[in-house]
Amino acid sequence: MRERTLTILKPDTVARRNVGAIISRLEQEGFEIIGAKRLQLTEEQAKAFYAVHRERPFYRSLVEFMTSGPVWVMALERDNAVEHLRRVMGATDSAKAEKGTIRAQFGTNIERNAIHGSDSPENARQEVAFFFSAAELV
Ligand code: 3AN
Repeated sequence: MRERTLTILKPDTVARRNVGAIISRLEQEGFEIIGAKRLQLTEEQAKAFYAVHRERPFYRSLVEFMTSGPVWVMALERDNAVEHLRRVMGATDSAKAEKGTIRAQFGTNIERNAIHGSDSPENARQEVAFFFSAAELV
């Protein structure tokens, strides 16, 4: 079933000029980019986006990293988009990500791991709505 998911190309990806390579990979994987914007997340936005992690020891560092430079947020569409993106991204820790995954190729460690992808269809809906109005998705 055709489905939407949200991806964020994180500050490490922008700083290392890997945006084009990762977009190219996503297109090869059959994702259609139905919305995209380059943003510098505010502290409030990053805190709200990662609110589920607010009790975790890495939360402060994660918010600091995610606000450290521009990111690209994109709404993607494809059959089974949420699960497929998670598979293509690989494990959270880039050092442990399976060969051939985006995080294995472009990530550095568990925090600087190149890319975010929604982890469930319900979160995908919320995360797409967090960044995009309906009119921005075409
Ligand atoms: P994923 O991005 O694979 O869904 P989550 O949702 O568990 O992983 O974590 C959200 C983000 O928090 C990760 N992308 C990563 O940047 C960061 N993170 C997760 N676990 C750790 C950790 N143990 N130490 C530092 N950062 C972490």
